[in-house]
Amino acid sequence: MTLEHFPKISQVQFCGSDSAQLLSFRQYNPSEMIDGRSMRDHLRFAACYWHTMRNGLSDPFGLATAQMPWDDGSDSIHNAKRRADAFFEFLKKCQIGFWCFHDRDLAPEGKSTTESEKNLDELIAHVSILQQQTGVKLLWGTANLFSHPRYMHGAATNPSVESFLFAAAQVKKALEVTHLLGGESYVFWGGREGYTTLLNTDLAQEREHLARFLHLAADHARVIGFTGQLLIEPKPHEPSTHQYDSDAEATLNFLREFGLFGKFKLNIETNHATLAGHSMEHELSVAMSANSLGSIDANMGTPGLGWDTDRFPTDLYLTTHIMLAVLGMGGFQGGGLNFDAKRRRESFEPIDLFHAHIVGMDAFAFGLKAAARIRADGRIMRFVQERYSSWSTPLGIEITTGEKTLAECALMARQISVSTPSSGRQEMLEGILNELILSQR
Ligand code: XUL
Ligand code: CO
Repeated sequence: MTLEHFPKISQVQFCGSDSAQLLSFRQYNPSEMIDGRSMRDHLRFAACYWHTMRNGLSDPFGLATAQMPWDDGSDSIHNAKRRADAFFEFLKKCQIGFWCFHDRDLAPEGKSTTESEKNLDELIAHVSILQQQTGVKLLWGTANLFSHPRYMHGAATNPSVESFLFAAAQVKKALEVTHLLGGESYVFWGGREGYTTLLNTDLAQEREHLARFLHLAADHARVIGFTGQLLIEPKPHEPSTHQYDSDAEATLNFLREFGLFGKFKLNIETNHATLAGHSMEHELSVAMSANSLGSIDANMGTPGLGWDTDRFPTDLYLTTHIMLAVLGMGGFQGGGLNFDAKRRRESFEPIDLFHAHIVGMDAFAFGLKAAARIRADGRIMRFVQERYSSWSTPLGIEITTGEKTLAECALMARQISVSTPSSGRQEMLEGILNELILSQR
């Protein structure tokens, strides 16, 4: 890594909230300790290769606009390596400790599986050196099973067994290189594992094939000694009309139905949650209730625009809720906050990559501090505990442990003369939340 691709930019530093320096962190102070752990270790920021390096910012109506002076637009290995150099320089300068990639955005697709694997090997050797030089680690790897025309009808769920084979080869290799790079997790996003129309689809068969594929992948991960967490990333649709792992509940049901529960956890993405008609808090709570929250794709959608717009996360309520969930589960174990986010098409200069990641990192640093304040204050958690306190009485425990029959419950109901509901106090709780988000104590 010799040539500088961002020559006018030096490493972004924490300068505090009063600083006039725009390329600085106002909230994110990597070594600051919060609840016994540094902000760096709580947040575990990752940047993704596909948006940061490979997204030219085109949209369905217009051409790419992003300026990428390090990229000659060719499919050569040389160009792929220079692009990786630029990425790791960016990560270092932005103080981002992790990265994520798809096999095909790192190395060009070859004319055959063998050639594609050879290309990938060359790039893996290159990024392995870049990882050593910069200290940046791999959060997770994945395989792109959706861009190539051979996957137009799906990968593991393709009506043709041939596509299943291609996908198997790709995932086998992607798991192996993720392991080689010391990846902490491996992600499956089922972009085209769903249907466009039910008129041509055998949904039952497709779900079974997907489950078989995931079993094979989990078995192979074990065989090669990969001990990282396998993750599934739910999304309801886009590009499919319906994706089989459409949200956290559907995915957990799928895992349980096919004997995969416990082998996979979930990678929850904000914009996917909102596309599914849920809040991010909902998806995180569902995943956590099954001890299955593995990692987070940190972005947000555009209200009123029904696309996966993958904006950088700037909403401080959103980041506070996410960090409340992360602190609530005792922190990430092999997961992190991956910015699966892209700049707007109009923010096309290289410096915009820095502005975009900085605002996301500061928003999460703010959310972390706010979440820690909310937990230290304790009023909201105590209210919730108190609300369910009747379930900790001997009677409540007898019911939950199955020692009371429905008839016995009915008999006891006859002895209750007045029911005594208590207020849910939603507005009071929202007031406390606002107070604690705003206070800098
Ligand atoms: C697509 C998406 C993917 C996954 C990785 O919406 O989020 O980029 O994160 O395949
Ligand atoms: Co994602």
